[in-house]
Amino acid sequence: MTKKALITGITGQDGAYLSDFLLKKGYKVYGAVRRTSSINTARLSYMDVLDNIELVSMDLGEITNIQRTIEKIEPDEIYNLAAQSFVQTSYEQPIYTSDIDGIGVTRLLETIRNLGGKPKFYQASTSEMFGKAKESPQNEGTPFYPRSPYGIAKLYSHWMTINYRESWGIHACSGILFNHESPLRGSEFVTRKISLGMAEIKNQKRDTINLGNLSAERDWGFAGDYVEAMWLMLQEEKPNDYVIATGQTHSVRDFTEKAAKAIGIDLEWDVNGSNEKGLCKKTGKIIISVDEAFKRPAETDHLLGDSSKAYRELEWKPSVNFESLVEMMVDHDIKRVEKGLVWF
Ligand code: NAP
Ligand code: F7E
Repeated sequence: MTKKALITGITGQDGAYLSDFLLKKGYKVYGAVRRTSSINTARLSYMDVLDNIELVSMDLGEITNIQRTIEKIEPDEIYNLAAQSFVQTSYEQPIYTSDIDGIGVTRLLETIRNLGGKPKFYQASTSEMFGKAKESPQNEGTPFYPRSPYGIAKLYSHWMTINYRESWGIHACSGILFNHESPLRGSEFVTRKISLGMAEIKNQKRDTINLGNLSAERDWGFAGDYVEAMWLMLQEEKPNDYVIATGQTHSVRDFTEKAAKAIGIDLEWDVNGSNEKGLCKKTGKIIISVDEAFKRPAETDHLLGDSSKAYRELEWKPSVNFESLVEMMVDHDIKRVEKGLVWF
């Protein structure tokens, strides 16, 4: 019989990749969307999956809507990708972020419990829960120390997922995913901000990119690889939690240098004076400048994941390395900027 999957957050980066992955596996895919005043299915169109998905209305703030929708669809698997996912915004909207990223997950779990616990459940947990990490690399046993309202809300929902598994026998898994990027990444996140900015510089549409903390280090992987890990978790006989990462870390400065190289610019860093600058070696032009507005009140300085449990138990491995990821993102943005097709 055809399996039914319900994806919340289907209009986001991971929603688009996961839809494509599950459709190719033969699933009937339902995509939960919240009401917006503008059409926001551009990523689904970009992946050419929109016509094969049934969109249903669901906001994680509205329990009645969640219950009715899940009761009607009777999905075999629920992937909860919906969230206010931008860390910077969570400092300005801590209550909304806590409600959607925290309590919203309990709304879903309660609905599953009331339905007798049938659908399997995937929760999109995050490396932001490690925050000011006590050890490096971080694995499933590393203590949590979140540094943002986003990380704290996600830690609450991470433990709720575990609690509903242990209390009510729900097949609930929590994927502790480290940063994963792609040409479908939102342009407010640093990798895409840089790849799009470099494409605009190449096309003479801008001169400079303003960034915040250049020293922050992240374990960046490719979103297309990471959605496979979500599915693999739900196929395990026993539900569990897994760290998903590449096992390599790079600074924002490293990412910027590689992205500049991809448009033919060698950067050199001017660290004299109050603000660091990234200059074009050949022309001396300022390509990168630092703007305090993009720095965070409390930073997660260093993330590096240890995915050996996922390698061992799920046989999951990433296929795209850091260099290829940067090139892929810059190449896509160059084409989009040239054609004037930047929709997200
Ligand atoms: P994203 O691109 O920001 O997508 C977030 C999705 O959530 C969008 O579809 C958004 O809908 C939806 N959403 C937001 N608020 C909602 C609400 N109140 N009710 C229903 N839907 C709502 O995020 P992503 O990068 O794909 O990440 C997917 C999930 O993984 C998120 O939960 C994120 O926190 C988590 N995560 C991401 C990463 C990463 O590096 N990408 C790493 C670890 C964990 P609209 O289109 O209407 O805004
Ligand atoms: O920041 C630094 C910033 O916003 C990465 C989300 O998907 O991954 C993501 O969260 C780093 C931070 O992602 C700018 O301070 C410097 O240290 O791209 P980001 P994030 O905060 O790591 C985790 C795993 C999630 O779960 C989240 O949902 O880059 N940085 N300059 C900057 N960041 C931004 N956004 N903009 C800058 O100009």
